[in-house]
Amino acid sequence: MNMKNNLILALDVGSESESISICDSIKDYIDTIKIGYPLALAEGLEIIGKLKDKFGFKVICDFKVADIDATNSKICEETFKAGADAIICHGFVGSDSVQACLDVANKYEKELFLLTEMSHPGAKMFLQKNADAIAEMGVDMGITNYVAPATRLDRLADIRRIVGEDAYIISPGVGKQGGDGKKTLEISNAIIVGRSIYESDNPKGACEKLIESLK
Ligand code: NUP
Repeated sequence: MNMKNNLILALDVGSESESISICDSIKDYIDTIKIGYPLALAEGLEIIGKLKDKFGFKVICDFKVADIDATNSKICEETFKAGADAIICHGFVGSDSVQACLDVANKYEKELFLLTEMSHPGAKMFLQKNADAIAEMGVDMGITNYVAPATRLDRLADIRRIVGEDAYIISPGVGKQGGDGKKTLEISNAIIVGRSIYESDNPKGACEKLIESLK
């Protein structure tokens, strides 16, 4: 999965109209958006198809799937049926749960991203201790797409070493969470940016500035 400008917009807004207005202003710079619970809960899964049809975007659903295998399968089925190009799942639930997501992604010929360590401070409490093992599990399972933090470049580098140069890593945490986009892209394949674009008075200008800072 390749993304224009190695940039993914995290579209965590609360309404269809807001999402369309943001997408309209950034569509020349971004071709991949990440939709999470905020927008999906507000507008339903139909929002995936609407944004794909209107803008031709690729859509990654950030549902951090983290249930037992049977339930994970159902969540992934609904998400891919609604048109998602990729889904993000948690790894801490273990390989049976992750395999269920992988099986459905493969059935639809779509992508699965495995979340290793999260970007926020709280990730240090529990998740960080197991993040290397989660990444190792992903490699053993043949997973090629990962989510790893832009906020801790040392940890991002550790995860890159584990998953290998050929794996595709996308990284949230640039901007509002303090991560540096350019430095992150020395390790990651793409960055995920939300608030510093969609909360800006001028999302298009924010996008241009960000892309300029990545050069
Ligand atoms: O570890 C993670 N950190 C993170 O921020 C995993 C994520 N999926 N995210 C998501 O990335 C978060 O839910 C939000 O959608 C986006 C970052 O947005 P922002 O901090 O740039 O606004």
